[in-house]
Parts: sequence; C-alpha cells; structure tokens
Amino acid sequence: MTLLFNSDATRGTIFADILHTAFPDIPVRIGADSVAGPEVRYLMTWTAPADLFTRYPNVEVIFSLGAGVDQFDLRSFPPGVQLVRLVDEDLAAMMRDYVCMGVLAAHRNLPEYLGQQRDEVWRALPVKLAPERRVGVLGLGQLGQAVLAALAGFGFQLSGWSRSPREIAGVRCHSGAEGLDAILRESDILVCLLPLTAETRGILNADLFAKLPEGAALVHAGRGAQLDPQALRAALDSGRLSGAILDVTTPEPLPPGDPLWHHPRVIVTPHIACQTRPEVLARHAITVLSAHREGRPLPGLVESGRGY
Ligand code: NDP
Ligand code: OXD
Repeated sequence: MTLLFNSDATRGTIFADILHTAFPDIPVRIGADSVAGPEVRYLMTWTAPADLFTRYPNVEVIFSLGAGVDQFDLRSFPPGVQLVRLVDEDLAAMMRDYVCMGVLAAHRNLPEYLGQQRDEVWRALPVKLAPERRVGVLGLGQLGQAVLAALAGFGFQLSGWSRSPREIAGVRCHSGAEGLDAILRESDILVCLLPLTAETRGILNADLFAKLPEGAALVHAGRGAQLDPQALRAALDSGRLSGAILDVTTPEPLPPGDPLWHHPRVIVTPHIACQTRPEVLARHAITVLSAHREGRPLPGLVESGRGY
C-alpha cells in the first residue's frame, strides 16, 4: 500500500505532508532505500531503472515526475500497471510563460540583437506587428493548447499540429503526416511541444527546416532528441533560420564546448521551462489516487500504443 516518492527529501517531505491530509492510510516513503520493493504499490519517479518491475513487483500505478514519459520503456510494462504523466494547470502556466517569452524574443529579433550586443553593433532591424507574424505549434496537448491561448492575446496568426484531428477556435489545425508540410509553410516561428516518441525522434531536421519560410525561428521545449543540432546550426549559418531558443538539448546538460553554447543566434536555457513543485505533485497524486480508488480512468494516463 506504500507510495514511494523516489526523489529528493526536500520535495518529498512537503509532498508527504499534503498527501497525508487526503490519504492518511497511504504511507509515503522518500528515497529508493526507504522501503522494501514489494511493499510499493504507487511509485512516483523520474528515473526508471532497468529492473523496475522485479524491484517493485506489486506496483500498480507509476507517476512520472514530469509531463514527459520518454524515460520509460512502455513495452516492458506488465499488464495492469498504469503509467501517468503529470497534468496540472501550474505546469501549463509555466510552459505558457516560457514559450511566450521565446516567441516574443524571436518576434522582436532578440537572438540577433544579443549577437549584435556582443559585437558592439548598434543596428535596427525592421519591426513587424504580431498579426503580421505566423506562429505554428507542434503538439496540441495540455501544454500546446495553453501556449496557443496565451499567444492569441498578442494577435499572432496561429496554427497547430497534432497526431489526431483537433479543432481549436482561432487556430488553423493540421494533423498527421500529411498536415506537417502545411503547418511548416505557415510558421514564421515554429514552437515544438511534442512528446518524444518513435515518430517524433529527430523530427526537427534539415528536411523540416527546408520547409519553413526563409528566416523562420525555432522555439524548442519538447525533448532534445527531437532536434538534429548539426542541421540546426547549418540552417542558422545559411540564414534559412534566423534564431533558435532551446530549452532542451542532447545530452543534458549541454557539454562544455558544444557549439550551441556560443552560436550567435541561439539562446539556450537549462531545461527550466517547467519545474515540478511538490505541491503540484501532491495535487496531481491526490486526483489520480482518488480516480484509482473509485475505478475511474486516471488523469494523464499514458497509452502504451501511442507512447505518450
Ligand atoms: P500531451 O500528451 O498533452 O500532448 C501531446 C501532443 O502532441 C498532442 O496534441 C499529440 O497529438 C501531439 N503528438 C504526439 N505525437 C505526435 C505525432 N507523431 N505527430 C503529431 N502530433 C503528435 O503532452 P503535453 O502537452 O503535456 O507535453 C508535451 C511534451 O512537452 C512532453 O511530452 C515533454 O516532452 C515536453 N515538456 C517539456 C518541459 C520542459 O520543461 N521543457 C516540461 C513539460 C513537458 P494528439 O492531440 O492527437 O494526441
Ligand atoms: C517534464 C519536463 O516532462 O520537465 O515535465 O521536462
């Protein structure tokens, strides 16, 4: 019946206190060494050891400590073990803020101006109004939709892309492999908020960059393995792309000396678009555990067939 919070004690203690008020009958243990594996029924973790299911043979629900679940090998999940990703309004709000910052930075030529500042160059570039700029968002899930709702307030022309068809007011929606070219054609600023799956690995590549309008910019907050960094550098150097704001890289941390650190039109942040606070993790766990007890579908349930 135990819930194992397999992460740091600082967050774990706050998490355990909040969870206890809702579920006093579920003991929370913090850290992998704090409990015998067979006692664990609920596991909250970011990392997924190779021996996950021999170590925790009685686990029923695994909670990812984030929205992404690409660290888990879904094919290894025994029948009946459910995986949930983090779904929460605070997470969506953090991503909304980050992507708006990135889109506005690209819209107002910040990558170029930062390069100019380093070179002590005082040179104005033409200014466009938001309605003259097209922003395309890859991924129309909890995060993509929150981002689009906020970007609408600036007046950008908006498009989105998902696996299955979606309808979002004020957004030109495209879907499936056949919809990808269409969104690329109409994205002066391309935002990537896709989960990492077999289909999306390496999707931000030379082929994709070639289909964007000349001088487009990239805001990437999905997963590092979706981006081909050499293709990005080539596209920036040839002028096909004007700038990139990257929150995720491969590997992470980006190693010292990696060319992306010093590219004049790249802004790198250390995977901080969203941070998972213990209060948010507890709120999410309470929602999921309530659903689990009542036999309802779990919020954020990952479908192994789709990989996210
Ligand atoms: P969701 O599962 O809610 O949404 C995923 C979206 O991507 C859906 O619209 C889905 O389509 C679409 N999608 C998936 N595969 C494909 C495909 N092959 N082709 C087209 N569309 C596809 O995820 P979230 O919005 O919660 O999170 C998205 C990702 O953001 C996470 O998986 C994680 O990698 C990243 N992330 C990064 C963070 C950071 O700090 N940088 C923080 C949090 C998340 P459909 O609607 O048809 O299902
Ligand atoms: C997440 C992340 O997936 O922070 O939540 O990347």
